[in-house]
Amino acid sequence: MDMYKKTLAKEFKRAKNFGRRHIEDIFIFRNVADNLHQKRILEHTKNLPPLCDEGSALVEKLRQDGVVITSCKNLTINSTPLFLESAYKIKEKLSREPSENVPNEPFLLASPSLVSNHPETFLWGLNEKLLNIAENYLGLPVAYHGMYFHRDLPNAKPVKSKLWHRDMEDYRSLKIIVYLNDICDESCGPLQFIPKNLSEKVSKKLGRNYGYTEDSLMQSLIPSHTWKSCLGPEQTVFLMDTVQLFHRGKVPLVTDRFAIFFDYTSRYPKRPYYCKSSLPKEKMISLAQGLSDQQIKALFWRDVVD
Ligand SMILES: O=C(O)CCC(=O)C(=O)O
Ligand SMILES: [Fe+2]
Repeated sequence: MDMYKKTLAKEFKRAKNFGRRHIEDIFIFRNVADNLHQKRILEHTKNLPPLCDEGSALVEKLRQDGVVITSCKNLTINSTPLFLESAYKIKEKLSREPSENVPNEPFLLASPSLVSNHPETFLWGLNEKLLNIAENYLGLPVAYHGMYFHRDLPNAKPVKSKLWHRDMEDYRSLKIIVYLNDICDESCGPLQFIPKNLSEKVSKKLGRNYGYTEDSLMQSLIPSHTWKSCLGPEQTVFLMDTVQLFHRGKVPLVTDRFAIFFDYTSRYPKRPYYCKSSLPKEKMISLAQGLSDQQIKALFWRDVVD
């Protein structure tokens, strides 16, 4: 019965969001929202936090291509050693969980309790260097939606984010993806994307930006040799605008893929009802002690009035 209620509630929410999205997409509403967004960006230009040379280079490349590769080492963030130590502990625990716990799902996620027991992981996404990069890329004050720790299962059925899609939450987004195992070829289940100019073309051909697209349909729109894989050894980091680029996680063929996703949008997202936090509010409050004003605002962005 509980299961039935849950499914019903989920379907109801899906239908409600579908309706909201269509109302918003009515030309006049969209036009007003787009103009307001441009105005906010313009007004915020003078308030953008300064970046170091490395940060500027990352933001420039992101603006150009929507994706950039770096590594935990190259990012030179003080809290990285603590973050990695905790991340490998989560990896260890998650790798021991029976995958039968999630039948028909392509991945397991670290639970909010597991993450909160290792707060250095969630909090790494809130360090000032990353927030400043996100804010400069988005052009607006940044909202942090938290961290999703994936264990992607080999040979799983390709559903949800294993299918081609563009994220929907905002005009732009930033995801920071950290690999915790070597992803050397396609069999390891890399994050894949379609280059920025081609993603636009695909959206036009499809006639939509939303929803999931099967491989066969994508192949017919854009040949698979143009699809790109994010490859690299463990601790490789990708920054990607998952709103601008079609992307998907390729299902790994042999071994599990361990990857951490840190999610950011602006504090005025285009579709706030699609934004959710990876941790419940009470857990965020318990982790928030000692955070700076900038970090608190990014974390509790829904409560900020500016
Ligand atoms: O599993 C993946 O690599 C893709 C995840 C994804 O689509 C996302 O985080 O937006
Ligand atoms: Fe996505």
